Amino acid sequence: MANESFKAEDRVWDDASVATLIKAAEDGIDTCFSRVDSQKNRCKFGTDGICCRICHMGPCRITKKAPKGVCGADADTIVARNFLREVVAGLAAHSDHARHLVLRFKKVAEGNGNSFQIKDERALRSAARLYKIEENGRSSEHVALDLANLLLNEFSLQEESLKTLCLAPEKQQGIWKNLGITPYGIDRMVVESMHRTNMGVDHDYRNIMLQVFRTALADGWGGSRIASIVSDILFGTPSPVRSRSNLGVLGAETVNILVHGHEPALSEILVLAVQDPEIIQYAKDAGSKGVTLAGICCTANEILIRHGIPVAGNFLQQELAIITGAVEVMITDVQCCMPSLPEVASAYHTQIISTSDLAKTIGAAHFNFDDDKALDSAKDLIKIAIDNFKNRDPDKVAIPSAAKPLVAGFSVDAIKYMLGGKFRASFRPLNDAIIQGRIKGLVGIVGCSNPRERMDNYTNILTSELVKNNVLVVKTGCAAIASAKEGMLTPESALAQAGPGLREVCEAIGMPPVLHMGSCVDNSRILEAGTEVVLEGGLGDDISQIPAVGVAPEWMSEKAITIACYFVASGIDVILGHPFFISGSEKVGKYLNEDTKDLFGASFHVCEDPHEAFKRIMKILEKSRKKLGINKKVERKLYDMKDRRELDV
Ligand code: BF8
Ligand code: SF4
Repeated sequence: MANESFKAEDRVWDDASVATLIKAAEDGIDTCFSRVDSQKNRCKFGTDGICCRICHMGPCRITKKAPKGVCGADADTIVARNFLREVVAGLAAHSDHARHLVLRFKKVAEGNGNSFQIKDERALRSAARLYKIEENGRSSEHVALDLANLLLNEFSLQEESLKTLCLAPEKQQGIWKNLGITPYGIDRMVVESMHRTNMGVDHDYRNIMLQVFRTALADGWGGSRIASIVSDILFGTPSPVRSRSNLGVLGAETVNILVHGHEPALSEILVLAVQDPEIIQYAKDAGSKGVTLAGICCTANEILIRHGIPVAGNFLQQELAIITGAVEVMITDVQCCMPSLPEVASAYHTQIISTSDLAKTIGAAHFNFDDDKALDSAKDLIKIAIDNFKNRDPDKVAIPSAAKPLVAGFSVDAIKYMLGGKFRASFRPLNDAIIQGRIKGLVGIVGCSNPRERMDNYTNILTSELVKNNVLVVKTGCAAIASAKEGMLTPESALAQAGPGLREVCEAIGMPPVLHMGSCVDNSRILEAGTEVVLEGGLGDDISQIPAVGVAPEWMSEKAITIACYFVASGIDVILGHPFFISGSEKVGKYLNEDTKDLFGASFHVCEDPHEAFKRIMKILEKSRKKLGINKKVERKLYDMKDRRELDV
């Protein structure tokens, strides 16, 4: 329960969340913001990463007096092993998500997709070409089946490198090969990393750390990339779409359904089902004005970027959404769904319904989604929400008014079209703008929100500083939702804040200076964009030479650790808003913050203050620009993006 000194505005950035957090205290509801206070004293062995419970001779904790565990493992071994296990968990989460998509894709290719089908033939054909699958004169089903089998094989390859790695710049692939960290099949990487961190196996922290990056690469250039590719084929490649964000998207007079989690398949069907006339009538008969479908976290991002379905909030707003008292049903799938949800919901009329057999929570109802009758099943689920509308207690309802407009859906294809037009889609204008210095560089801001920090604070301050200073920002996950709520995803308001060079380029193209690229698996799209920049030419021959930085400002998930590691292994420096649990080993710290620079051309930097992070980023970008010889003063030239002509003024 909130204590006396609890101030909502110190915990969250936006007014809608402040108001709802105050309501939580009034309603006597515990949230992550109050629970974090009771978890205030963090175990130093935990944060240092020097508690080992890998075998039952332990747990062992490293201290000055006891510098070794029972088996003789020192701090370096223990820290590195614990860290690798976190990275494995991140890989597993993203890749199991990908596996479910590929299995569904295979069913579709075999003609057993039921309500699912190949929605984007172009995406299928271009993926087939990337993987060198013969497609000329072949039906899309045949091509799809070959592709599905190839992608399924990516999980089980034993002694062959992941095929998806070939989507990286050649030089990058060479770096990984020379270091011996080219990953084999995804499942093998998970098993091998768990084996190597078992008691009495891999003890040399340097060897373990190399496996850290190998494991992470199997995510960024494996599982996550596969998830994005297959989602685009099955559900459509995102292109810019308008929508709204924050708790104010909930309807006062409509039945509110929130989807929450990460896997988009069920939500895609829900998007169809809520538009069904039978459902609309059913909702009206129940005394409502219709159904509002909105989302939380990355399931929200998935249906936002493809259908413009509004986003009710990011990770830390999942409980707040229920506390508005206006949510009939929250449908959860996998990842980032707090186990507290049923307890919070029990104070209101909200029903929490889990839909994945992988993810059940005590107190939540479970719905067995019938794949064979997906649309009917989705309608049944929506009817549960509509039936629950009558139980909404008007005295408990307070929906904040904030619902900021936004534009999202910047897949790499969409960016290419925006830059070059339909007939010569290309990254050339972007590369040129970077070379000329109108755009100083690219920064990917990704990851979560974390109740140990004020929600969205770091993300919003940093984003605004970067945009003001002519840096093009790309976003995914909860960081993207933070910008949406701040109005930074609308071309109009964001452009007003942009520096002159960036504004000039964005105005010429009609693009906002902050691009929402999707969910967390879509961080692979940032790698894809980096590859496009390299292939376009003029900014080096591997990703590490591009003036680009990744930032995980408010991260909390193991998935974020894996993402950060594959960014660094792909040559992108990463700024962390707070450190990993590794401070118990100086050597592991040095490995991550310094040695990686020699290995990959990029390393980690911890900056707990967003202004500090901004300065560090600009320094990194300047350094890259200098190396490329493009750090000269910008000549005042107007750049006509449509004609790709430079006009001297
Ligand atoms: O996968 S950013 S809190 S929702 S882990 Fe989770 Fe973090 Fe949000 Fe999407 Ni990503
Ligand atoms: Fe202790 Fe070694 Fe067992 Fe870890 S593996 S718990 S350090 S004995």
